[in-house]
Amino acid sequence: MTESNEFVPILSLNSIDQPILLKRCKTLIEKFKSLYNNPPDFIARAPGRVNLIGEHIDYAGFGVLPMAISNDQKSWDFEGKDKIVEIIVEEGVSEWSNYFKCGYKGILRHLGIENPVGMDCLMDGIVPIGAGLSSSSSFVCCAALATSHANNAKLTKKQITEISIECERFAGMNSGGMDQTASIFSQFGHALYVEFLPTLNATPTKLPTTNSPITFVVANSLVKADKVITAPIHYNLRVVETKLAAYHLGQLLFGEGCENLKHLCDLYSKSTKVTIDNLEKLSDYVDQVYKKNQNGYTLEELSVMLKLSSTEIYDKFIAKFPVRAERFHLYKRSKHVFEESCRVLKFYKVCTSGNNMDDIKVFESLGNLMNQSHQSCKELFDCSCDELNDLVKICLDGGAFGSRLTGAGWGGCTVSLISEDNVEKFIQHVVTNYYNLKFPSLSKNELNDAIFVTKPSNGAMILKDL
Ligand code: NG1
Ligand code: MG
Repeated sequence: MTESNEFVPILSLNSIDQPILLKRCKTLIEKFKSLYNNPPDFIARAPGRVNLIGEHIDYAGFGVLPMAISNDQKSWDFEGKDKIVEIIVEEGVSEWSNYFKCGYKGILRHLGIENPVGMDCLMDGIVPIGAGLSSSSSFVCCAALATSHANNAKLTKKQITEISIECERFAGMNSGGMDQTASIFSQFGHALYVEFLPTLNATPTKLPTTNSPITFVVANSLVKADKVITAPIHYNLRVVETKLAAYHLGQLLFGEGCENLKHLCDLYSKSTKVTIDNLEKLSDYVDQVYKKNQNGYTLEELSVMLKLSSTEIYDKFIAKFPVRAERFHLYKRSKHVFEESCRVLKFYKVCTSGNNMDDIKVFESLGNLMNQSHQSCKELFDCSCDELNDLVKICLDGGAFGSRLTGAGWGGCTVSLISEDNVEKFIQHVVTNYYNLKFPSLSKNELNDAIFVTKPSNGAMILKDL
């Protein structure tokens, strides 16, 4: 359960017993000194995440299950200097500095600070960009955290998370809140079950214990997904499609006048718990309403269905985050959302009760849910690509119990569930059958960055006493 008064930990650098991290911090401190002639006051760090299951349902309001990855990102620092006069976030620009500005601006706006302290900053990031591992959100969170710390604000984890979620949207994606929550709340050794309703709640969740431990391997398809650029035909369009379905299903279920029904999760009343059972019922209802028309609807058709003029539809759903589409796919998107949400609950159930199950049952049930998730991302949500599909197949042939795209998709990484004793063989198999064939010129280092084992890691922190 999320404690409302929990703060991001402030740790002494001396207490860090991870040699690689320590070395990285020391290098950065030296670099900072050479740039600014003074040592930094502190380092803020925030990790990327890998999503185990629950894709494209956070913005519909349903629970997801990511974990922070061991690669952490961004270290940075400040000292009093020139005041920054104006920070303009450029919408639709995926340059990293834009994400810094999002976090910075979000905090100042929230706190109503008109005269922020000056900050000298040095950034350093190691989360691969455009890989679905949340490089953007880790950076926004890190910028928010550093800005809040530099300005002496006492914001809770929940506040930093909520501000980061909101301000990342300045960059032009109408995103959900999974990534920022994972980056701030994750705990070492735990995945994170994140719920958004009735309020943001993050529950650290241990994976079941098995003789050969459950291990996750991330493999980058090396297809870079520039989601901010393609948002009008991919990400933001998906958000609109799920919102259109929410509005329409709301009218059918509760009658007209459902103006407040914005997300598919709003089909639930505040006091109704989301369960496997009622999600399955909604999924059946989606079949009943839309299955006959799986090719989607034109704006004109929607206008009749929703009893709204095209202008009203535009103002309500499209104006804020522009999208481009001929047809809007209400069946495929809403079907995915309810089924995927159901899979998250099932996955979580295995996590919390799996210690009483046979090992093989644990691996197979978690793996199957991941496989179904990928299938649905590919067929219903249309957010996969050929390379990701090939990679998933190769991972399964290499002995993964489950494999799926992770993050928004359209490129980026897969995550595969392996038994620890098979890791080496598995990685070799994927290297031989994917990387060596498609990217034969990769160096050893590039390969190590492309495919790696990741353990559930800590969320964001501030390091002091540098
Ligand atoms: P990535 O792949 O990190 O861009 C995006 C969204 C998430 C979530 C996933 C799909 C942002 C910042 N994050 O993740 O909120 O919707 O896609 O599950 O846009
Ligand atoms: Mg992102």
